[in-house]
Amino acid sequence: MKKTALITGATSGIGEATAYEFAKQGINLVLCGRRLERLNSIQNALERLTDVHILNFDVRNKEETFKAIKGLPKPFYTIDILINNAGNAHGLDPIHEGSVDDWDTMMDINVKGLLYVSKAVIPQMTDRKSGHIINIGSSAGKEVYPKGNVYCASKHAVLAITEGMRIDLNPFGIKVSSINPGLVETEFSQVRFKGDAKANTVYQGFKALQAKDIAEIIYFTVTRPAHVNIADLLVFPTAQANSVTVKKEL
Ligand code: NDP
Ligand code: 8X3
Repeated sequence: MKKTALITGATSGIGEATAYEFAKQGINLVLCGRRLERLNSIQNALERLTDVHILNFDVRNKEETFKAIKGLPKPFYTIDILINNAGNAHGLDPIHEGSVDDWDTMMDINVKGLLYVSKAVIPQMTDRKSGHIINIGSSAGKEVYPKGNVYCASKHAVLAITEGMRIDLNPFGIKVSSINPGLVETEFSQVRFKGDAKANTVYQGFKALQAKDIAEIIYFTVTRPAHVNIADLLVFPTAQANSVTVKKEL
């Protein structure tokens, strides 16, 4: 029986790469994001490999999120794997100079959005007593770095929520995992720096992780035997030792 995965933030970076990896392996897909054109073109590319349904909503909008997921057509309704990936950093500023709007955006997407999507999916998993939830945290969820303040707080919250889910969903046999990457070369820095040229320097001088690296780890995580759960995984590029120590070639 083919499994179905719902991936948030499937329009770029880690989420898009995971959609490609899962499609290659014949997992049916529910792909979510705000950029409809990208969802359409990814669906067109992947439909040769597997069944794909797209959902176009903003995870900050509680009503839209519940309506979209609860309204899934029957062939896609049963979600075996939930990848809570949608998220971004907005700004990189010391706490006394940070933008309140950026703070709201990060907490609303990275924390509250993840909770809304989870709330829409988990009841069908508890009813069936099966499922696997993967929350994409970050090394920023384990270690705070200068000017990272609220983004790091949002990812610390993702880790706490992951641990809470694992405890509360334990009686139902549902697996809950967090995958925590260091620097991955995606659109992440373009979003963080709002199109500023600073974004182009973040991954210069060393080989950063690529979205495909994380997608392969996610696929490995969801294909372990029933008795094995990768609870918490931290992955850095080899050049990175922690949030502030990166070996750059000059
Ligand atoms: P990208 O910017 O490439 O992807 C972010 C994805 O999130 C997009 O598909 C975007 O889709 C979606 N998204 C953002 N805001 C919303 C929203 N309000 N509603 C719905 N979807 C939204 O970055 P990454 O792939 O790097 O990021 C994916 C996850 O990985 C994030 O949670 C990030 O924090 C985490 N991460 C990233 C690291 C990195 O170095 N890149 C390292 C560690 C963790 P759309 O705009 O179409 O809605
Ligand atoms: C993304 C990694 O170090 O840019 O979560 O915050 S970092």
